[in-house]
Amino acid sequence: MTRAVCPGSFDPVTLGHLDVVRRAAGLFDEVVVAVGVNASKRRLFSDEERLALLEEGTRELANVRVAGFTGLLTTFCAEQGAQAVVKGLRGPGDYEYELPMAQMNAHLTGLETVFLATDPRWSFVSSSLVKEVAGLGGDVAALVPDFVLEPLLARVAERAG
Ligand code: COD
Repeated sequence: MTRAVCPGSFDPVTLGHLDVVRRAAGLFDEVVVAVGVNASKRRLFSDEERLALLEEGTRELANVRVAGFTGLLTTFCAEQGAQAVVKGLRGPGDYEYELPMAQMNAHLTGLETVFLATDPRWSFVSSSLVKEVAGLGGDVAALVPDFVLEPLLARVAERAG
């Protein structure tokens, strides 16, 4: 049985994230989407909201489940019995950010990291840019799942008001 973890903040989940999760689900027997929860960190969506949106986005993937995690990713992966972490790579910036984390995780417990090259449709998509553009009135409808769009627009409007 192969099991992988797809970790992230997912604030909010985008079509780029879901593409990586779907492709990981095709490579591993089981995938756990690990939503970083941290009560002290200011996010647009709460821990519960981000978990619920991920549940919705992965509903049709039978071998995927969603869980919150705190603390070290290596500890969470050991608890889950996962052999690998799957991350998306959008470009050199992601590579520079992700490589030392992958090497640190390998150093800590031998945890492997599998990098999936982003689908070019989503290579410019990040949660931060989506939030910024939505907050300034730009159209992000093609970049997030339908069930994210409405709460996203409502939340950025609340924050602006
Ligand atoms: N296309 C493809 N992949 C994408 C896209 C896209 N459009 N957008 C995002 N991704 C990928 C990212 O590259 C990343 O791999 C993943 O999706 C999650 O992205 P985010 O932005 O939601 O999440 P991050 O980067 O904020 O999450 C960071 C973690 C929570 C995973 C990280 O901080 C962590 O592991 N924390 C635990 C503490 C720990 O163990 N620290 C020591 C690390 S060595």
